[in-house]
Amino acid sequence: MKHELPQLPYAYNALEPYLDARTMEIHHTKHHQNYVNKLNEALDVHPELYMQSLEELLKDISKIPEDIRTAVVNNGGGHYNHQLFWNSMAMPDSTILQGRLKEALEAMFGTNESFWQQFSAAALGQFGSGWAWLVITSDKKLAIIKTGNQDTPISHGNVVLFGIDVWEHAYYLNYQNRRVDYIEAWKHLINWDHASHIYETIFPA
Ligand code: MN3
Repeated sequence: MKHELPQLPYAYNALEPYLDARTMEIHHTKHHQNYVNKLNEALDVHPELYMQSLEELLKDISKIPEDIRTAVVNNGGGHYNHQLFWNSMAMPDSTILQGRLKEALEAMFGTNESFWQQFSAAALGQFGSGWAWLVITSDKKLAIIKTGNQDTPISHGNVVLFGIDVWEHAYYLNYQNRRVDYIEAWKHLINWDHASHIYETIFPA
């Protein structure tokens, strides 16, 4: 089956004032759609790969035929990362860090505040286009990582709790080149409930 653009889990204006509706609509209907289209164009060359899920394709990139591997990394990664991104966010200040994820995060990073300092420093320090993520690594530890372009954490054995898109297209209309202001605003949009849900799936009580 061809890959398709998923619906957003909220309205385009749901994240205002931190992310405006126009930016969200362009990001979803133009940028994300473009990754989906380009992924399908690449897979049309090897249609047997439509049998695999997006996760299967990205988990072991070395198995992708060489002639389309870069296209799958960029566009399959772009498609997957944006799904992670939409699910990383919720209406402003509508969720809080709590429960077992809170305990684990504070054990790893000290306080929520010092976690945020490290996370925002990673997002700010990603050179050029890319992402910063809170993940569970293959050895089952919480970690903050960065990836460039559309390289995706699942290609490296990580499970994503949430991630921020720091490509300029994610924030330019509102923030122009002020990535630091966008990152600071994004703190209000983290979907902690979703992150907790994934954490508790990996570490059942
Ligand atoms: Mn993007």
